[in-house]
Amino acid sequence: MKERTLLLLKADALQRGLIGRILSRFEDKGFAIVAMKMLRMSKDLAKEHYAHLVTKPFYPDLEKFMTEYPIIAVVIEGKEAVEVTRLIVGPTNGSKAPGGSIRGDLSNSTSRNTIHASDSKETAEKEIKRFFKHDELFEYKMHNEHFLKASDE
Ligand code: IDP
Ligand code: MG
Repeated sequence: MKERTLLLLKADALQRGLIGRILSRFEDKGFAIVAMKMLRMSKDLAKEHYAHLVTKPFYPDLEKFMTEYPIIAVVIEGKEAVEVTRLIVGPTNGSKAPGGSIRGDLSNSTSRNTIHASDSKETAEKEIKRFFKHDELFEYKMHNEHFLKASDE
């Protein structure tokens, strides 16, 4: 079942120069990038995106972290994208996340955990609309031989 899901490459990933390596993991797994942009989240957008956390004591720090620096929003598409992406990303706390997952390999923190991924199909639909307009999402032909060849020969 082909699905789409939203990733946010957080400020720590950008500052530490991890974007290429993080995106490679999704490309390696066979997902297609169908939308991507750099942006700075507004406080209102952060409150909407993290509505389930606004009452938590750590929310002010989370809002600061997510709004103070640019992030990269990405939509990827592929088989069971939502579930498989959560497995590739790993659990919230990087310190406890298993090796092999992005957070397990790249983060030792609960807050600065490099990446967000939508947690259900319903959330993914809402979150994609939150960050991208319809015409910013692209359909393009995969497995086009012309593009798959690295060389002209
Ligand atoms: P998720 O990112 O694994 O889906 P959520 O519970 O939705 O986890 O939390 C969203 C984000 O809020 C986390 O990725 C992390 O950056 C931050 N966060 C969650 N729980 C804590 C905490 O206990 N302390 C500090 N930051 C937290
Ligand atoms: Mg979440």
